[in-house]
Amino acid sequence: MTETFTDIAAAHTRAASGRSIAASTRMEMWQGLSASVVDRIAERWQATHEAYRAGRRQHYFSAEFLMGRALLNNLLNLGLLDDAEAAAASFGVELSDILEQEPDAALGNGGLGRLAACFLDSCATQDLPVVGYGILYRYGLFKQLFEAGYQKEAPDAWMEEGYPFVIRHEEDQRFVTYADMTVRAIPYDMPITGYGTDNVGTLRLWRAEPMEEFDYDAFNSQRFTDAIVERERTSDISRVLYPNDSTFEGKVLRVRQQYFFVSASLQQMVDNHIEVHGDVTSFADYNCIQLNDTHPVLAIPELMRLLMDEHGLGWEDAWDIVSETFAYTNHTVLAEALEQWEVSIFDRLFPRLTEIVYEIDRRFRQDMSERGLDGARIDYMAPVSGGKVHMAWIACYAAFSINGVAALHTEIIKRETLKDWHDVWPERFNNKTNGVTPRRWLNQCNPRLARLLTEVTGSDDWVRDLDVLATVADAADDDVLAQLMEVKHANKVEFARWIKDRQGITIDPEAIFDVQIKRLHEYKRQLLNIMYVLDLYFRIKDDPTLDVPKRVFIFGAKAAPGYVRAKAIIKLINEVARLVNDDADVAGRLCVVFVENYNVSPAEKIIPAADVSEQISMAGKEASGTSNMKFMMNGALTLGTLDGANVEILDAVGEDNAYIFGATEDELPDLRRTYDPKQATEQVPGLKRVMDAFVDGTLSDDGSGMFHDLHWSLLNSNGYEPADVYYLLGDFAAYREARDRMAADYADQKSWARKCWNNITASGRFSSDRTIRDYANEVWKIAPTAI
Ligand code: CGF
Repeated sequence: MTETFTDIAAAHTRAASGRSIAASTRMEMWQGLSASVVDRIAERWQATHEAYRAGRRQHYFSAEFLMGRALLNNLLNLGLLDDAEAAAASFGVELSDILEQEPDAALGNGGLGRLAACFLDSCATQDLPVVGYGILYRYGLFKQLFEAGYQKEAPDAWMEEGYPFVIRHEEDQRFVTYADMTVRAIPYDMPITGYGTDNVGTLRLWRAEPMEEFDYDAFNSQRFTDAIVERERTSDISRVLYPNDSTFEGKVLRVRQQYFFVSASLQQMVDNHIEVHGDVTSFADYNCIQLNDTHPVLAIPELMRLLMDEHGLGWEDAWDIVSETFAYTNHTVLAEALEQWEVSIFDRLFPRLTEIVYEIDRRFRQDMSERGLDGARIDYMAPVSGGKVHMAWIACYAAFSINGVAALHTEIIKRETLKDWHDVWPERFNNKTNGVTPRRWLNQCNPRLARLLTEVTGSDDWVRDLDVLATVADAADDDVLAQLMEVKHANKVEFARWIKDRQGITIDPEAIFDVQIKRLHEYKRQLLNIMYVLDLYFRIKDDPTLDVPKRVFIFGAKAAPGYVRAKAIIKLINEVARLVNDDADVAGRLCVVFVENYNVSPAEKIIPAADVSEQISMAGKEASGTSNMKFMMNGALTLGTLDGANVEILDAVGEDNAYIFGATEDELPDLRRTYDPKQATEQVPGLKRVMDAFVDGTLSDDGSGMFHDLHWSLLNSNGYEPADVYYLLGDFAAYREARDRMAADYADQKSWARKCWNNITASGRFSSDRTIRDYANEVWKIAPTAI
């Protein structure tokens, strides 16, 4: 008799709990179901490894993979949802209760890490021979708690209770050597299933372990702490994810982490290559490495070292291989994100790499002077200058491909951020507009809409090919539009229930759900958003008869623990929430919700329920944005500036289906010349009242002065930055006009529904499948290889 999925799940659950099913916890059931999924795919996973072994392959190097939850995603990909439901029913519980046990694998900060996760999904779905490499952080991105409106951070021990989706491969360990220590790198592989395919991709995450568990001599002589010093020092390397998004932190531990995972991955890749192809000379014919930002750029000197010191190649031959292997993605124009390490840190950790980097620098300078560049320019572009190693410059020199992540962003890096390199090697530059996976961000998170789309298009082909939706762009009759609005309403009801359970807040599903969810950063302008809310609040207070539609303003954002001003903005939003939500005069009309501990799983609840997607960064600052794409796919309308991928969203949907406002990137320099934020405060009606509220006692920062600082920064220059760096007051009037107009338009539900439909059906080009096809064809040169 063949075993059913329920039999397998029951066996794994009992193995996890050591008890009967009836006595097992839901967490143990989650373990059991998850182990059953791995059991189900093991043979195909093995077959995929074998199918990819000898051909050309792509390797995605990233310090972050923001995977989120795995079980439901895998069940849907594998067509096992009904089986899992049956198993749960036989255990006497709801599958949804079991799914809620799963912790998010939050091994990333935000867009960059989530992009890497979407990419793996698209590679697996399209049978592409791609492996992701990163770090198995014991603690993912911190848990955010609100205490009296302030953000507090707590460690996220996400796999403490066991995590069946990573498999330890002791036999594949490598040693990573620093000047002061050698550590073991142990790979843990995570299966990446695709939708509608038998192929199973791999994410390989390395964990640092000591050469010896502990020092027996020290232990025997009762020096217990000494006995484990080395072990702790080693474990530090993969202990915790650095919680900064788009800022560089020059800590020794960080560069140790970076070297750790790139060295282990490269050693393994070179060994595999030699095993299959005999020697290392053809390495670049079979291997391509995408560097996800500058975090893995140490791979460039490290591959040089391996090829020369371990495999006997001369400099030229090694450099030829290196310069045909690496491709580099830039994710930001923010100068503070470009990593540059003190040479002294390199010296201390890996003197051999310092030598190699200096030789790269010497050859670079020679090459540039032969090309006729002047000394100052060469010095600026050089891999080593001013006592620092410039990671982005090394990447630009060595990589055969350099890309930005949205059309506007690529233009800006060509024109400004990386202009000097573009002048020398224009052919290396290309754009790869980001995308998001429709599996997680539509099919999985929004089953109601998924059903409607399957019904209207006649099949579920759209899950693998989102362009299919464009074929029904004109097919929405009144009935379909009515169904669409029912779907949205049901999602809003569900979200309202979720937030009530989670944070005790009651919201009205009839209101407009207006959402901004992303990392807290000044350039993203959450402050502008909350200033609008304050202004609207005062307008209603002044005139209670004012005809404004009901609104729920939803925020979700974590601030880097050391980013003081971002934390002040969190406190301010929470204070405005208190003011507005506690005021009987606006009750039922306005409500502010700050979703605590925003992460991938909350995003899956929020996005399907959103009516409005706030994408309001100062133009030129947001490289791409990816939540804008998720909202669009789920039928929320974009309210945004012409920044990042918003530009392409507008292009896809047309002006009638998005609300665009504010100064553009090319207008800003001119506007800035005459810009006076104090004057704007006086002249824009209502703005002064909002600004005053920061400092007149309307909102309390408990005497910390943090709201005064926000107020001050909007009106005064600090000497090196202008007042109101992100042009909030300059864009305020335009933002208010667009947002008011949008809210008024919501009243016409039929026309609103049509706009939503137009957004959904035009979202095909923002599928990460399209992005990955572009990388695969234009950069990686790899082909689908089905097992
Ligand atoms: O990468 C970002 C995000 N903050 O992680 N950058 N970094 N570094 C950009 O700011 C986003 O605009 C972009 O969408 C994302 C992925 O490319």
